Amino acid sequence: MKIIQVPTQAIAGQRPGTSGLRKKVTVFQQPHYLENFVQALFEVLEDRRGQTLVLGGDGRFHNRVAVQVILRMAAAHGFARVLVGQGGLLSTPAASAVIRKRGAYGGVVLSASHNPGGPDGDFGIKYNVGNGGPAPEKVTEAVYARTQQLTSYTIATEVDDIDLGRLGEQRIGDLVVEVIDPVADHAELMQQLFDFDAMRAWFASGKRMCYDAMGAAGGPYAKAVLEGLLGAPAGTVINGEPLEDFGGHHPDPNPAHAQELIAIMSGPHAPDFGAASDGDADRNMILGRDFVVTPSDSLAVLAAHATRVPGYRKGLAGIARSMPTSQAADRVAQMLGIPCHETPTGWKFFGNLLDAGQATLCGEESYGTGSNHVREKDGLWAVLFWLNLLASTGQSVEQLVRAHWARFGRNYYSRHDWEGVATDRADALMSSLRSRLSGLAGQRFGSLQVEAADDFAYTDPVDGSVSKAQGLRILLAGGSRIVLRLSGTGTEGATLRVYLERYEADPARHDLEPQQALADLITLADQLAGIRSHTGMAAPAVIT
Ligand code: G16
Repeated sequence: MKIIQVPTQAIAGQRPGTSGLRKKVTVFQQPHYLENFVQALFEVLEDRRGQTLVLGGDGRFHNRVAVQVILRMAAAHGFARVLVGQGGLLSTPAASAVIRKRGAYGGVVLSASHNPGGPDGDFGIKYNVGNGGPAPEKVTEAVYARTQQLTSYTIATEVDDIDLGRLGEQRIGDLVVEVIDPVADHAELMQQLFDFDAMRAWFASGKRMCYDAMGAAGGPYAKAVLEGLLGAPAGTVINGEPLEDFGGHHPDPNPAHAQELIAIMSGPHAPDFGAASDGDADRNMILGRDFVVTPSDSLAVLAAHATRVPGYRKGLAGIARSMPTSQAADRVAQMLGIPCHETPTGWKFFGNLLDAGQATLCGEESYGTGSNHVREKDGLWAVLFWLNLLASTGQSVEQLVRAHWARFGRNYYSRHDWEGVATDRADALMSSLRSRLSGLAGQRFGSLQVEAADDFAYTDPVDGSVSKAQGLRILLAGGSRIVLRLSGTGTEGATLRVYLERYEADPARHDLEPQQALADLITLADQLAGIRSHTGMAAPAVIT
C-alpha cells in the first residue's frame, strides 16, 4: 500500500442540502468529485485519527465503487477501523443504530434516499456524527467551505479492493475494515422496543400484511424481522431484493409512487396492513385496507398510543415535528401535557432535542417517523410500532385513525410538489411572496382570515443556533395553514413544495376527500404566490 496525494481543484456546488450532498450519478462519476468531498469531510473531522467509522449505503448504482474509494481514503486519513455493511449495504436507520451501539466516531451513508437510482439516477453522501444522527449545519457548512479551498486529496493506492461479501476483518495498511451483518444490530434494537410475542400472535391468527421495500435497502431488514422473527408468511415483503436501480421503482413511499402497494391494499380481500419504505429505508408509508394514513396523522396516532408499546411504556418526554408537518401531533402533546417542538425541515434538527431528552417521538410530513432509539427516521421502526398497536388493540388501521379523529379532530393535509421549476423562477416566486408577507396579516380572502404570515426561523433550544428562512408560513384563523418552501433534496432545477392544512373538529365532516376539503386553501396559495404564473406550469407534478 502507498499513500499518495492527488492534485485537485475546488468543484463548485458541493454544499450539502437538507440531507447530505445529492447529485446525479454522472456528476459523482466526474474525476475527483467524490474524493474532493470526502477529503473536505475528513479534514473537518480533525480528531479522526485512531477512530472507528461506520460506512454503508442504500445499495444504489455507484454504491460499491464509492465504498472502495472511501475505504482507501479512510486508510490514508488515519482511521483505525471502518465497519462496513456487507455488500456495502446499510440502511440509514441501521447506520445510526450501528454508530450508537458500537460507540463509533461517526458514519458515512451513501444514499440519495427516495430519489431514483441507476446510471441516470441520483447518488448521495451524508455524514452522521457520534450520536448517530445527521451532521448539524455547522459541520456541513464547514465541509462545504473546505471543498472550495482544496488543492489535493490523500488516498491509499496499490491495494486490492475489499471483498464486501465476506464478513469479518480485512486490512488496508493499518486500517482494519470489518465487514458486518447490516441487519443484526438494528433487528436486535427492534426486539428491545416492541412486543414481538403480540405481533407473532397477530400473524399466527391469520392476519395478513404487505410490506413493499420498493427494490431498495429496506428489503433485508423487513424480511429478517417480519418473515424471520415474526413468522409472517414468505411473500409478505414484496420487492425485497435491493437492486442498483431499485428495479426501476421511484423508491418514494407515498400514494403517487407506491402504486403497486396501493393496488394490493384495495378491495375487500386486501391484506389487513400495508407499509412501504424508501431507498435507504428511513421513510415509511402506512396503509389499512382501502385506507391511507398521512404521515402527520401517523405521528399523532403513535404518540397518543405510545404507552401501549414496551419501549415507550414510561411515556413521552416530548414530541417534535418539522414546521410543515400538520399540527395533529400538537393536540396529542397538549392532551399529554408535554411539549411539541416545531423545527425546520430536516431530521438533523431533531438531534439536539433527542440528545437532551426533550423529545421522544419525532415526525415529518415527508413520510418520516422515528424516536430516541436512533438519531434518524426509521421506516421499519414505524411499521413495527403500528403493527404492535394493531396487535395490542385488536383494531384495524382505519379504526385507530378514525377513533383518533373523533377524539382530537382531523387535520386535513396535503402537499403539492411543483417539480423541475427553473431555479430563477422559483427564487422569484419565493422572494416576491416573502416581500409581501408582512402586509398579509389581518387580510381576509373569502372565508379565510390571515392571522399571521412570516418566514419561519428556528432557535435551537439546546445550543441556541439560529436557522433562518426555513419556509414561508401563512397562518389562518382556525388553525389552517399554507406553507411554501423550496426542497433541499432535489437534483434538477427547483422543487416548490406547497403544504396545505385545515383543521376540522366536527366528526360529521371527517369524510371529505382531502383535495376538496383543502380546495379554498389551494386556490388562495396560487392567488397569493402566483404559482402558475411564476412556474409556467398548469398543475403540481406530485400530490401527496
Ligand atoms: C430528507 C430529510 C427530511 C426531509 C426530507 C424532505 O429526507 O432527512 O428531514 O423532510 O428530506 O426534504 P425537502 O423538503 O427539503 O426535499 P430523506 O428521506 O430524503 O433523507
